[in-house]
Amino acid sequence: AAATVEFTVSGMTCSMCTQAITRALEAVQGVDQTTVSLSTNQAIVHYDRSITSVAELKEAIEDVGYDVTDVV
Ligand code: 9UX
Repeated sequence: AAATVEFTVSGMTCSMCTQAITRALEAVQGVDQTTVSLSTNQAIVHYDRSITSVAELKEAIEDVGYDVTDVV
């Protein structure tokens, strides 16, 4: 089932940070589309909740070195 989650990410300071997070999220099985914004510190992820989960997506962001401070 299609779902969307919005993370607030701290520690992004340049456009390569957003690219690293985008790549990490898109490598997760079940992720359809992501929008990572440096100016708003948001990562919006469209995913299939029968394949992956918010916890797994959060972990993918943390694994590349950024902190998730909020989940909407
Ligand atoms: Mo450049 Mo963004 O080191 O972390 S990729 S600031």
